[in-house]
Amino acid sequence: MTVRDYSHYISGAFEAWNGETVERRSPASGETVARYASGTPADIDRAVTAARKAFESGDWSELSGMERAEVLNRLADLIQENFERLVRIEVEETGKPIRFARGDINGAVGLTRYAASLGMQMAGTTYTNLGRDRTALIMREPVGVVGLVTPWNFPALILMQKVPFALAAGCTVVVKPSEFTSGSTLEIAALASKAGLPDGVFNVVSGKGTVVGQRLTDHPGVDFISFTGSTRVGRNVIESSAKNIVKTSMELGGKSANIVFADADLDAAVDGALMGVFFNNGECCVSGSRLFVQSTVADDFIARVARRASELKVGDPFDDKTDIGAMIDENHFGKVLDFVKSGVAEGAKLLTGGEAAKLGSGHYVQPTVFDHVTPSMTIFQEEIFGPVLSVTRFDTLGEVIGLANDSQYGLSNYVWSKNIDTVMTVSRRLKSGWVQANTIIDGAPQLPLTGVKGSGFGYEMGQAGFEEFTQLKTLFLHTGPRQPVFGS
Ligand code: TXE
Repeated sequence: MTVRDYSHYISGAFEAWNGETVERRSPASGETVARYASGTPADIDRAVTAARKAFESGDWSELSGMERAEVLNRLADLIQENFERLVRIEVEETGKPIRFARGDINGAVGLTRYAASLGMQMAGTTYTNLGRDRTALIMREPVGVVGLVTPWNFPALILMQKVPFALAAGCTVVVKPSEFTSGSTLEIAALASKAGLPDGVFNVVSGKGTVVGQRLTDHPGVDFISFTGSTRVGRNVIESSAKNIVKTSMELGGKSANIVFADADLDAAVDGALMGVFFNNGECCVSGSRLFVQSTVADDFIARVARRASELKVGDPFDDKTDIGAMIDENHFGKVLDFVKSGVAEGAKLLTGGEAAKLGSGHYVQPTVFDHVTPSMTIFQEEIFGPVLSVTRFDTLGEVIGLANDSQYGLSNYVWSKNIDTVMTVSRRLKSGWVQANTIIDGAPQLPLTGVKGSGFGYEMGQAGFEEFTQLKTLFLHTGPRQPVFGS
């Protein structure tokens, strides 16, 4: 296997690097697949300076929306042309099944094209009702230099939930990708230059979160920080932003409820339950990891979910038939298994799985289903970020709303019922930024994602996600002769 060596991407080029590196081993095979530069605070400083210079030059920020859209659409074309390579990088570095990696890269293309179109519609408002000779223009401008910190579970997809939206608005960016999965981010930055993006507009500095991530989020030269990752680090980033009075957007963890009423299409809901927790190895912020099933159908429904889970194919992520690949690294793998142990110790009923899947040297976890989980248990409350489903039975709508909202998180929730009244009532009463009915982990570039409570704030994607990268400036304009205000 060829090992990919990367350095930082700053001012439109890969820099020479002979410092320390972060070695990435495939979590599936244990082989070294990539080495990234392990950056220092000085590397971030250089990248922020490059981004500031590029922003102030106006070479990007003052182009027309149409010109910016042309570059972004060329970038989308180049991502498509490099589809197989990017998919392979995602599979090697994350351990996720290849069919999901294909979905990620296709998603990245769609997000880029959608964001390109938004740049052409970047508009403000005009007030002409302020009295004779008075007009106000509320102008929408790019927010400036943006710091982006991204996680390892969807390296290219989450990157492109942010970057093309920032670029379409005229911002320049410095990205700090996860130290586990920096490859696709560095490759996409280089493709952006090839697409015609001016130097210094899209910079990437790789390395450790506590070193380069911390410097980026502390940096006084950054105008806005958009972060996706754990609630713990998110809190730290918010504290840093207070020092510099900088706007932030936080996409943090989740512990979503997936609620199945007895009147649902139960075949579809069984599929939905599996998709909800096993998609992307369960390493997904919008996983439906808490399944609630109405008691009258619970025994049969839960037995079907457990049987189907036990039949899923765990193993080589490059195999098209694989359902669940390898956990991101040994540490996380251990954490997932510790959560499983806590479920057993705290009295949940293990229906299937519960152990490591013994497949070579990879970090594989068997698909695991627990029944009779209660709100006091750790597996009910904590984001496990692995293929572990907790199941709880309920009788009434009121009861399940209380159970679903009993969470520090509020990112997404799901409901299955054929009764529109039930769907509407539940959707309105669930405390989350996102609710889906009779489908699960669905999405489109035009739909904003946001969280409430411990899941964060701010928007990703959609018009609202685009507007995060803009700010309003009010121009109050007086025309014609002006009457004196003081004296005569
Ligand atoms: O996240 P971290 P980790 C959750 C999930 C997972 C847990 C830990 O529950 O098990 O978080 O994952 C950078 N200043 N999610 O440890 O550490 C880091 O380098 C600035 C949910 O990977 O939050 C990486 O680029 N940046 C989630 C990014 O922050 C810092 C996705 C996220 O890493 C930093 C991932 C610091 N001090 C994990 N320390 C979601 N919402 O989808 C680290 N980083």
